[in-house]
Amino acid sequence: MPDPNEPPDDSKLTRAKRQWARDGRLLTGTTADAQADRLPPGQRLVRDWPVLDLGAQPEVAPQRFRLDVDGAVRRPLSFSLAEFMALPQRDFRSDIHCVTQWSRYDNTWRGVASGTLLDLVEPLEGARHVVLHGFDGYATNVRLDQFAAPDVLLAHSWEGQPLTTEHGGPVRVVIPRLYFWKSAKWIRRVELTTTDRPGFWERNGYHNNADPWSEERYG
Ligand SMILES: Nc1nc2c(c(=O)[nH]1)N[C@H]1C(S)=C(S)[C@@H](COP(=O)(O)O)O[C@H]1N2
Ligand SMILES: [Mo]
Repeated sequence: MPDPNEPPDDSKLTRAKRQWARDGRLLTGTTADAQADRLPPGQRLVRDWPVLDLGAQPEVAPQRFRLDVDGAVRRPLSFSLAEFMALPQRDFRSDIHCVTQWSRYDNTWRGVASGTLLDLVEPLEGARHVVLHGFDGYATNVRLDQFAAPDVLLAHSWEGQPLTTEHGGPVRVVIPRLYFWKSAKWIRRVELTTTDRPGFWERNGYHNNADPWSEERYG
């Protein structure tokens, strides 16, 4: 028995739908396109994980590690590595997009969400920006709302293993929606500020905002 709710097979609508399916019209916006849209303009995919930094990789022994979260906050805090590891932990998978045109998909991180730290320090009304400081003297700036995004992590592990020194261990920042220079390695201090203070690369020719989807590479 044909389903009375379905148009008969030879109806005009059915024939039209078959033709659309053959033309691929119904595929618009489906998985294939989503995959293509995953690589930002001007990027190429790599399988390895390149190392990029200013050249001096600080060896941060666990007992030397310290993370300060301070500046325009009500309750500035300072964490030892043990205190940091005792905070609620999150797992995230995200893509890396580096301004030097490599992207790497599906990196699995474990660490503390930026939101967890922000809830603890209580940003002041006027807090709008964040400067991320590394143990190597590196600094980079992001807007507070970008830092507070739900996929931003202070990560201590990658693919289930502690972050290596070259990739920023013991703890690095991961901000998946911006070029990777905003993801400070060997994080030492998260400083909330009321005004924007450009970091190292931002003062040396890189874009202040770093959105890979609009190719904000150079300022
Ligand atoms: N502390 C610190 N963080 C840093 C850098 C740095 O020199 N020092 N380089 C940035 C740049 S330019 C990039 S592309 C990424 C590289 O991270 P990776 O070496 O883990 O790939 O780290 C970013 N974070
Ligand atoms: Mo970079």
